[in-house]
Amino acid sequence: MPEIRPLRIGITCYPTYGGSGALATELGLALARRGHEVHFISYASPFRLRGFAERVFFHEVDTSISHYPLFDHFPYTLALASKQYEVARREELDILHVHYAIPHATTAWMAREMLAAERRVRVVTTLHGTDITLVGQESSFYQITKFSIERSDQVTAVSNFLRDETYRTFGCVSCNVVTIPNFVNLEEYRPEPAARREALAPAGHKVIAHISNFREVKRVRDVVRIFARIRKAMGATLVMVGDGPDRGDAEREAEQLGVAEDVRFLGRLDRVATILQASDLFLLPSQTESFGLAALEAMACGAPAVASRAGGLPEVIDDGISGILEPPGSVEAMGRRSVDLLLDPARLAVMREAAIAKAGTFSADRVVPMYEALYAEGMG
Ligand code: GMT
Repeated sequence: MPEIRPLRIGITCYPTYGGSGALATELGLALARRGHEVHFISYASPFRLRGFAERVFFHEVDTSISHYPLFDHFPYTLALASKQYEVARREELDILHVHYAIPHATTAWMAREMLAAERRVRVVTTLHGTDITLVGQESSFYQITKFSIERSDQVTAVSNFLRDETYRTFGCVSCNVVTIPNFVNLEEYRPEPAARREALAPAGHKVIAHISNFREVKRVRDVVRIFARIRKAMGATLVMVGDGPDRGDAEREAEQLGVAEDVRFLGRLDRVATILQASDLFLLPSQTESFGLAALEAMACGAPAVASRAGGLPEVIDDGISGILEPPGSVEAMGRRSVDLLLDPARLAVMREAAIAKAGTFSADRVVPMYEALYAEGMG
């Protein structure tokens, strides 16, 4: 393995709630703990970046001119490229590591070109999901996404599924897409025997959790439908964390199915470990997931996931061992298997241990060095 010297790394991600921003921030924090200097560049401080951390800096993209009358749509992409260039130049960055291709791989390419006459900054792009499987395939984005991936110095995907999808969709003959799986910080996401379940649910209730950005792809109405089957069989509370376009649909579904009293919509939360530690099961019946970081964090806390057999989820969950997988939309099967599991404490305990063990294979300690090795390989 090439020797790893402390690097100066710029990280760009979406700062709002979502797996790609969560992963990018956890990566930056882990890299800083390992001696690298990390500069986050985005329009807001990433939601998991709270408080001071040694060797970590945040650079805000200036959007103050966004109300200029000529701008029906503020050209954020240009402001971001400009900031990436400025930070790379002033802080002498070795690497711009961007998460989610659109538009970050493009702006990083622009910044690299702007700096080219003076010095070289390497662009590493991590593909996360819908940048490849959905948005990147829209005709308005297809060519620029393909171009930007091909121009990146190194490209990673968070699962083998996503790597293969990238080749299938974009060709990208000249690039070598390397799988580096998502990881979980086991110091924060760990089982907690003294978890405060009573704060979430009445005594004797099973606690079922779901965390997402409530977009169509998450199938949040299915979450409620699966829960309704569980609720019919036993006392249970569904804890819904997050917000997004389909939250209203999920709330209506809960009313219609007569379970609204046992469904708690908590909205967006910065820290979710305490909820996962108090949960018996995690539901993620998405249409697709390139990885399913939320399921991994749940597993690390001891809550097995009932999820879709789709995308990269089978790389994270072994059906019947560390969780349950059924095809997307199989509400009946997901509900039935959840009930069977919850009614069998011995089997639930075995699956819980298997989920914790599987999550351990995606620990930050194992995965972050893969990024360091990639950086070192690129630096030559
Ligand atoms: O690609 C997206 O839909 C957004 C992205 C996010 O920022 O939440 O989610 C994707 O990236 C996560 C982190 O790598 C993965 O865990 C999610 O599975 C993935 N979402 C989808 O593929 C739908």
